[in-house]
Amino acid sequence: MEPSTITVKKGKPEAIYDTFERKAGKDKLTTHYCPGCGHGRVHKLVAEALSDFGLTDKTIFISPVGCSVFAYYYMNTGNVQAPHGRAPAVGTGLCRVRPDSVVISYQGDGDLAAIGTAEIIHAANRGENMMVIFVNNAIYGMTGGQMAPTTMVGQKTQTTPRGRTVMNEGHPIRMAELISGLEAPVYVERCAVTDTKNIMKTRKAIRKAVQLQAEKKGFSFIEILSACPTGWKMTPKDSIKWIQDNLEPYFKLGTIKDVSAEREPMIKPVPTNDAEAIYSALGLQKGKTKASTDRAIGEKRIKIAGFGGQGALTAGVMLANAGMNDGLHVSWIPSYGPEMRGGTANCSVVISDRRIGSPVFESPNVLIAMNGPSLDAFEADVTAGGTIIVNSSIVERKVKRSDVKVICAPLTDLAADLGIKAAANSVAIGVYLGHEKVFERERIYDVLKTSLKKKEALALNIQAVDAGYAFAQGK
Ligand SMILES: Cc1ncc(C[n+]2csc(CCOP(=O)(O)OP(=O)(O)O)c2C)c(N)n1
Ligand code: SF4
Repeated sequence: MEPSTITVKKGKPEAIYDTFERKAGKDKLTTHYCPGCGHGRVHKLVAEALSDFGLTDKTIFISPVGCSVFAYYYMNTGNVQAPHGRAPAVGTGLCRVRPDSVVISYQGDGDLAAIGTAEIIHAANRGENMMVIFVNNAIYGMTGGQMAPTTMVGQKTQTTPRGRTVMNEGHPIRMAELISGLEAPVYVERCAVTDTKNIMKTRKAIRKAVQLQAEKKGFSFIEILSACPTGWKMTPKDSIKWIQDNLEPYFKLGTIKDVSAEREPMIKPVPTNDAEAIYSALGLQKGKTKASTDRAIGEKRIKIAGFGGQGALTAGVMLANAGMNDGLHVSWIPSYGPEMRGGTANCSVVISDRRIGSPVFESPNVLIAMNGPSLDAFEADVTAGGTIIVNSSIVERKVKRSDVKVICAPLTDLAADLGIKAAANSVAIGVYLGHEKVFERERIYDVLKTSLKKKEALALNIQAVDAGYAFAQGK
């Protein structure tokens, strides 16, 4: 890892893919960036450093929301896409659970200095073991040139058509100075990808940050002044001059903070998902990890999914509440997804005789698929030996898996027979309890009694549970 031992290879760095598979049928050798855009140059410098230091395979590159949203088509590293502004939060998770990795949060000024201000400040303040490449082009490039926190006073943008004013929009934020004011960051530098001299300085800064990452010295921040000819409505050549004349006098180039020589390598403890370990670390209720019931049911991870209105989420709440009333440990977590009404909704329920480490799981041992899209979405996730309950009233296809138990139950039809089609979720619970008796049916009746005030609805839902139960018992 000593720079003197590095052999610099000629040609394309290995950390950049040979071809860019972004769009089928399109030229696979060019990026999506506009001519004269600084992003491509910065990608190349990062890739070069990773390749030269032999760190490509150890690197996780976080693409932001912004023009660099497609960086994962170019960087031949591990790649993660973060929601707008959240790259430092995603990076925090990554560098904590993968302390051996080089974590790079790559962000624009809208992403980092506007919507993501809280994330970057706190990640820097915690001294997370990551490096941040902050591409400051003084504008929101991707969305058509709106004002960013780094837009210059007087600069015309889509949202400041008469130019930014201090009175209305405040001063441009010097992020590198802001970050360097915090105690934890180890190295903060501002550079520019303008002329050859500055590109070489940027190269050096990036290499230093990569090296500090490999040495686990903590949080580094490289701000790079970069052209956005399209957003600025200038030629690439004029854009470079505009950076030199306007950005550089305000955003001074150079090292803003460097305490890397004084800092010792630092690896934060890897977090654990294990409930026992969490409880013991917190000193909470030591030894009291068992549920208050003596029944050994193990851990049931139940995914219930259906379209909006089918009551998948309510079924999960009912199961969790009933399990809790029965003295078991439970958790319930919903997932609405971005779908409109009528789209799919699902929830994850854990019912366990031990404390639950996490309410989120990847592999359910029970899937209740109330419609076709839910079966499509989750069938592959079910653990081998698990159970899939399919609403055969509306799911047309068969379950493809042969290593799980399949119960095809006409949930909607059984509910409709009772004159209450909306109670298909209660039927589903009945089928599940008929198949796997994690607790008595009466626990569900109790929950229904507290949630349904109308006598008729209560009676019908209890009948629906019973219908499902009888169906499963008859199987
Ligand atoms: C939550 C959310 N809010 C807003 C947007 C719209 N949006 C997409 S990119 C962007 C700004 C990008 O600007 P910047 O971070 O400076 O990157 P650049 O495109 O200039 O590289 C915005 C506001 C979004 N995608 N998501
Ligand atoms: S809009 Fe600006 S930042 Fe985005 S690709 Fe084009 S030049 Fe680059």
